[in-house]
Amino acid sequence: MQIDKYKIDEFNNSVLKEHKRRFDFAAEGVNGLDGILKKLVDFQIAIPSWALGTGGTRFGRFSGGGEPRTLEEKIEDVGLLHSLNKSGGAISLHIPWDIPKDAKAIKALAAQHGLRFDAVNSNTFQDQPDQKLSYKFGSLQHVDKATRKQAIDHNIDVIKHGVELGSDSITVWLSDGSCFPGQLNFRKAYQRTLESLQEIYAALPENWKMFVEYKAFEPNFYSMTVGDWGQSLLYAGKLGPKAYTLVDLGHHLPNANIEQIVALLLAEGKLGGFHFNDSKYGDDDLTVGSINPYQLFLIFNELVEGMDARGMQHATDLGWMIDASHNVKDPLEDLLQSIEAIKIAYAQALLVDSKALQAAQEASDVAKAQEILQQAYRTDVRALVAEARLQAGAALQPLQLYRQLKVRDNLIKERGQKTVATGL
Ligand SMILES: [Mn+2]
Repeated sequence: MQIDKYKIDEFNNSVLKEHKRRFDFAAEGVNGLDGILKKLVDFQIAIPSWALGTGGTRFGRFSGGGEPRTLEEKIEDVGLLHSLNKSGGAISLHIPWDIPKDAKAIKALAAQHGLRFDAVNSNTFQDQPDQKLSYKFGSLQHVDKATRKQAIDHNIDVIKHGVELGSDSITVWLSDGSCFPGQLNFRKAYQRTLESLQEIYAALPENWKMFVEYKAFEPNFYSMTVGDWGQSLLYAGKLGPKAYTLVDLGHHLPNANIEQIVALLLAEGKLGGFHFNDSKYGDDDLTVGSINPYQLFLIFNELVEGMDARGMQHATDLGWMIDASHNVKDPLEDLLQSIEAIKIAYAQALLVDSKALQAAQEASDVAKAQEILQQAYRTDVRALVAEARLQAGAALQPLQLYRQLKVRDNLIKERGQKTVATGL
């Protein structure tokens, strides 16, 4: 299914008057309005190929129907999403769940939908049916050299697939670690992982980046070999200038000050990218902005401040991706909500009076500094985000239009009720 542009225009015309009223109100008094709108238009968030099907837990999975059955259908879904909001202009592939049979044709199909390929993702956290050696006790850290070699070769293979698609980065997330005290020699596990990563790093093409993603726990529950930003930064620092730390919001212990982590990684020139989601307890799969939108804003405030301080391009100099799982929602609706939440937090961060904030900080005026941040956070920027969409040729209200056009019903008609997307 594809959404014709005239349907988007028709919808926009039907809600335009109300939008104009809201936008005029929101835009009043905003300094540098055109620049902010341009930044919002340019800011694209990659959609992972595993986020288009219903997620599950180890207890069960409840499919919503019409899930993409092939890589082509996954690209079609991201294309649908992108036509609605013009903000999801990239797809991030997971290998081996989404190995393109014909890379050239897949690349052409993506281009038809206005999509490029974001970071490719390797998988050594589960065993594949045809796999010789098991990752039950880790991959890049494994005590057995042949198992490590198999995992290294897989990552190098992922890079090759990425090169064919025009991707320019690989995200390595390892589930390596241990479940019980005594299981692992931490020092040896670290050293083996580092040496394995070095071999993968050596296979990176010139213009490529490697993102080392960390996670505090799960599936290993006693230790993770890349468990926090300190460990990731250690690896990235030793690997070299093409290696960066990747921050996934849900991969921290509860109450971690993620905004401070982001600020320091940026200052060190070692922040590579971002995975968006939200969590209430220790999870990493809830819709970004659904639990703690203030934290998301504070993170974006550090991102904007830090990137501006280093003269970086917001839209292109870091990798931006959603990484969540949708157990009870229509995945496409959830992704539309996710992108909206990200854009709102970004817009609010762009509204922060940074000069006044710095002056308040330098004067140790604590109350004033808090007021300045909260002034931006409490501004209703939804009409600004909608205006950016309108200017980009997208729908003023993507989710409403998605429902009005009965997209999911159409996908179920096309693909069937009982389809299952590869992946989660
Ligand atoms: Mn992630």
